[in-house]
Amino acid sequence: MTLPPGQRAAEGFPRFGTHLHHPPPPVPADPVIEIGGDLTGTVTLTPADLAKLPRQERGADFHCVAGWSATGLLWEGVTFAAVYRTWIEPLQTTGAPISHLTFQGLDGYRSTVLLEDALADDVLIADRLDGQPIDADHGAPLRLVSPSQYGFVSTKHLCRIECHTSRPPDPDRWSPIAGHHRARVWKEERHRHLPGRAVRPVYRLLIAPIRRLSARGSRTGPR
Ligand SMILES: Nc1nc2c(c(=O)[nH]1)N[C@H]1C(S)=C(S)[C@@H](COP(=O)(O)O)O[C@H]1N2
Ligand SMILES: [Mo]
Repeated sequence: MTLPPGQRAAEGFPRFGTHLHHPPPPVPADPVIEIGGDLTGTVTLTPADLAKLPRQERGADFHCVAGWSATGLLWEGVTFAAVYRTWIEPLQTTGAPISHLTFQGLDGYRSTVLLEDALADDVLIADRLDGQPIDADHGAPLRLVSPSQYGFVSTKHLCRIECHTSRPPDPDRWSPIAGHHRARVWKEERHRHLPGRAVRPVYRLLIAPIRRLSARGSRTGPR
């Protein structure tokens, strides 16, 4: 097994994120995804709407920017690209095209992604993980999954998608660990301004609570 540069395999799939001091948000009785922003209208998607799209499975590893990877996960859901083509593209204005999307979770978490990256074939709005409905720890009821990008892109508890015709202001502009705008794991795009390799030791401090990182990932290169 080869992991991307600077990653180490975690045992299992830990719950992680900026929200760890809170329990996961309760799952709404009738979950929806609201879509809005620089469009000619808004849409509210229900699970029944998503069920009209072809169901997809994607096997993938999951890579947190802090350096742990969960390996061999199986996600099920619909591609974000299918959602985009079915419900968002028809609402494009005649002005500037959509360039960025902000995904928001029920806990208030947000991630902003280039449209081009969100349309990749491995990007799902997932409702199942390893043959079970996604549990609260991993983003119930629905989560974005973009396995080729660091985990911070993969917003859990997805409830809103905001469409933009230019990059919206970064809420984490002044954060010392501001995430890279593209966050492609094989290019080690960890930090917005610093080389990925340089920030490895700093990010690793964040994963001290995650024990039992195996050394398997170190095979891909020196640490
Ligand atoms: N809603 C929400 N989504 C989130 C986060 C979060 O705090 N809230 N953390 C992100 C980060 S940094 C990572 S690594 C992954 C962790 O996913 P997991 O808890 O399923 O391992 O979720 C991402 N998506
Ligand atoms: Mo992360």
